[in-house]
Amino acid sequence: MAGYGTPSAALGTHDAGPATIGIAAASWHTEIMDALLDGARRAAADAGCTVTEVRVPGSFELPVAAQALARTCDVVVALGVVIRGETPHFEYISGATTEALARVALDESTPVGNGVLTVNTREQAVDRSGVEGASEDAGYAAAEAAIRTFRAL
Ligand code: DLZ
Repeated sequence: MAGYGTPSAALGTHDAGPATIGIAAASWHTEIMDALLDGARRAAADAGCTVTEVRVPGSFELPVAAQALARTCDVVVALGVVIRGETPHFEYISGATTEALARVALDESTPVGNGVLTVNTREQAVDRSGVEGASEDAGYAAAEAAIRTFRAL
């Protein structure tokens, strides 16, 4: 479902895959978050990873949680939902969160999957959340991306 295809090459030190995954999850938009969490947990189970979960208030708090998880886990995935129509300062929250998650990955040399939905409407968020009938399973895809990146490095 994620659609990343088959990686063509790996640097080769992590062929066995990650043993541990940290899931950082925001709390806004609970039902959509539950679906994203379900997807990330399924990806972790498919990869045989032990899971540590941290719940934070909002997406803006995800990077510091991701950083803490990156210090104890092989890979991290951050999950959140930011909806433009329901979020004043949408650009600030989504931009700051995305940039900080990228910084955590580089600073900690740890793959961080970006499962933060930044969408215009609630319907778009649901359609990416992995619920039955959705066109995307963003929680699964973000966790899978981090796991695949770990294997590639
Ligand atoms: C304040 C806020 C707003 C308006 N909207 C969202 C949202 O749609 N999704 C989300 O994850 N968090 C939101 N937040 C909370 C911020 O991420 C953050 O928790 C607060 O600004 C406190 O730092």
